[in-house]
Amino acid sequence: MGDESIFEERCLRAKKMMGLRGVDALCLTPSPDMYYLTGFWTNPSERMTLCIIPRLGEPLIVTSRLYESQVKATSWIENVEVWSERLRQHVQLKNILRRLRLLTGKLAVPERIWMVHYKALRDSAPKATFTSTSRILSPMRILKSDLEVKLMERAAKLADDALEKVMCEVKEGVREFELAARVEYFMRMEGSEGAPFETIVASGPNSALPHYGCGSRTIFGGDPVTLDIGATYGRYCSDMTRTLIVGRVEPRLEEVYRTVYRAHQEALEAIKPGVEVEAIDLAARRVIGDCGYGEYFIHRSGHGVGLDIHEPPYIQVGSHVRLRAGMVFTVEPGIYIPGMFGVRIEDVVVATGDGYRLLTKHPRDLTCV
Ligand SMILES: [Mn+2]
Repeated sequence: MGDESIFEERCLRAKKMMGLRGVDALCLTPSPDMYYLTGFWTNPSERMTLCIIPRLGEPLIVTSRLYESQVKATSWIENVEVWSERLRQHVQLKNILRRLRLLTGKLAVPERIWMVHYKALRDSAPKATFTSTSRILSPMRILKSDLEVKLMERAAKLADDALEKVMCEVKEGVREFELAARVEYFMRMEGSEGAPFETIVASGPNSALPHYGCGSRTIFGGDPVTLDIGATYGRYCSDMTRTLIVGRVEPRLEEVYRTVYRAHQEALEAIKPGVEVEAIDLAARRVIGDCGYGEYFIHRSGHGVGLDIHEPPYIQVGSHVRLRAGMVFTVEPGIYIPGMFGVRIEDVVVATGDGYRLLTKHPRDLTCV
């Protein structure tokens, strides 16, 4: 994102929230949470990188020599330490926590922290209490700034354009993994930082498995082919699904497609400021249920997207989060008939002051290729 002040400003807001929640420090290992507050991105590894953001006092990043320059170049945090070669890591960690007066504090760690890192923290501060960062950072991360929405729009366009390019390659005789490779190639060539999840190319009966992945099946005439693809740009994810039909469409498949299409449309129309997000799920579920396919709609209608591919708000029954402008999430109803076929249509939308705006824009009509 370039401008370091964005991360620093978020940190100040997080500190206010920590005060309200009685949290003494955030202890972040590599994760979207760490990036969100520091600007430094890396994947978790056995070499511990730890960012401590005390409610009072200066933040600190401890890492291995390997990352030192990168941390200094990308993060606004000036206090960067390198694990000593002489001291055992847990001794050093304990010293740091003692110095920051956090040995008996309430420490918040990311929900998806590696067990070895969590254990290292717990063992160094046996009297500290631990909680999740989510109560502090979720309310912040759930509302995207204009800049974040712009990045997500770029990520969405990478997926849109890749799907457009790959359509002419979806045909009889091609294998699923070949299409997955092509889609990923197209996205990377235009600047995607990588796929945020395993690209799905599910043909024929495989399309009845919502999270199938892709395999070596060869595509036949009449097959539905579900492509669920995503790019990342500026660390933000996109997520889009289309089910294409190869050749002629069977009547039952066509009926299911039209049902999913209508469910998707109804769900979109339910997106209004102030509604509970479960209303979106219920709108999609009503259409599919009324057509007799309720038992084949086996997942929620969507999920928030941002630095994580799945994050709040979760678009499901029982979710009483109220929609606000700046929330970004997927709308993705589907029908899956085991052993036969499945259809899913998925777009990413941003909630606005009077409804929604689509970030993914690829046409949704029944498409025979
Ligand atoms: Mn999705």
